[in-house]
Amino acid sequence: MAYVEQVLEELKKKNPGEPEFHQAATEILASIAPVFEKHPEYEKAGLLERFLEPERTIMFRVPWVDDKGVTHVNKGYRVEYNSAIGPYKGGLRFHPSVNLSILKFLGLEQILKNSLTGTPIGGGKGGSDFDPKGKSDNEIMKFCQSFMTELYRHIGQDTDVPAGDIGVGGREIGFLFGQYKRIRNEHVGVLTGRGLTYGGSLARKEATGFGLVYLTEEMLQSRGKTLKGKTVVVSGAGNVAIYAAQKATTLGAKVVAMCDSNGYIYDKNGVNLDVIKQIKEVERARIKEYAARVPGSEYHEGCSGIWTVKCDVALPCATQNELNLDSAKALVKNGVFAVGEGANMPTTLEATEYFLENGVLFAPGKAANAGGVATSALEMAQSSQRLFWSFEEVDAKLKSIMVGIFHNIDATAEKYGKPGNFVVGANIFGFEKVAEAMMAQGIV
Ligand code: NDP
Ligand code: 2IT
Repeated sequence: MAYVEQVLEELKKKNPGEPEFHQAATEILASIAPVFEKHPEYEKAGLLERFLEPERTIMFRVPWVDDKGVTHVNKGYRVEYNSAIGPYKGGLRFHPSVNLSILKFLGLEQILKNSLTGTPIGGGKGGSDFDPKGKSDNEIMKFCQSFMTELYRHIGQDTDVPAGDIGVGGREIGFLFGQYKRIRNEHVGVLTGRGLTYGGSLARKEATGFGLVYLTEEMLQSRGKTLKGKTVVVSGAGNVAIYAAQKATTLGAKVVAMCDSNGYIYDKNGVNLDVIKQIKEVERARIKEYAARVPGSEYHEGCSGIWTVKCDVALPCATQNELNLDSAKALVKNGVFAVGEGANMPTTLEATEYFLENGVLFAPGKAANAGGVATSALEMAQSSQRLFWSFEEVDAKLKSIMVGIFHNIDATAEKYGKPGNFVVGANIFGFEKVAEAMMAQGIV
């Protein structure tokens, strides 16, 4: 059996019951075999086995007391996956579904994503099975303080720099940072996505969504198309979805549908983002509210129905495996010609295959949503310099990074005989740099 296939078999055996981790590894390994044909020395150095095994996995207890005085215990994690090209970097996710399989898939993707940004950051991911929904600000603070009371000893501005992900936004980063600073007595760039009054970067909040649209627009333009005048569906209604919808609208597209985990809204006139922001960012309420507030819009229960809405471009920005084969078939039947993944691994392997077979331009998450972490790296740079750049400066750097990523993955796909297959392009381009750095640093 070929080296890559053999390692994948072993990974599945050694990590049973971790379907998301297997899925991410399968997708990546299916692409990178040509790198090992070019570099037979990698096999002898056990490069792939080392790449797939996290350098360190930290698991801990997170006890906290709710407003009624009841004690709860959650699981806390940090997977410090790969530090070959820089300190571990990646978000924290607070969601009841969080487990090691999900964090390992996210961490593995993060290594390649961070490499694609061209900035010096390694890969990591962490979080908790804590559910922020329905909790008071005080309960969120208590939980974040308890989480950081263990996490602080494992992270540092040159060691491991977490940020947000699902369920972790500006509010949570603030509480986490406050506790880190209190324990360590250091005001440093140990977390990114910080508030603008205490070391955060302008445009970090918008970065993942804006970056997704910059890359998608570049992909379209490379094939003689543009977002202008197109109909777009954006799933999710969180940080990534809101700013993707905003930038797509600015570029002249019409976003007609968005969702949360309960259902989706359809607004044929184009989604009013001020209303979405009020509901989601200010009130932390359900998207259903939108239909009650905006005449002419509709609400439908269940989120997968969003993929039956006719559109030219689909931007899945909610969560993993939210877009399956049936949804891909519905989209293609309705004439979709491009998909840009704002979320991590939102498209199942079968659905991705279907898009590629049907000539849909497909930008994989590790490239398309890299703008968030790239801007986190820009935040780290500003923290180190103790300087702040203007919104325009950060946004221009973000755009240039996203445009650069697109051309790198496009050229790599072409070079390896898979023109237009940006999944292959992203996996190989991201992996080559990490592989070279790991080889240079010996067997560690
Ligand atoms: P948020 O918590 O801000 O928003 C998540 C959105 O997705 C919410 O609308 C949420 O709905 C929905 N969602 C979450 N879980 C599910 C589910 N199981 N089924 C249906 N809908 C769900 O998170 P982000 O916007 O930050 O993250 C979205 C995606 O983007 C994730 O895959 C994340 O890993 C990825 N990402 C995030 C980056 C960032 O900088 N924040 C950077 C790169 C990628 P509800 O409120 O009902 O739960
Ligand atoms: O998936 C991701 O890239 C993120 N959640 C952002 C990570 C970061 O460190 O900014």
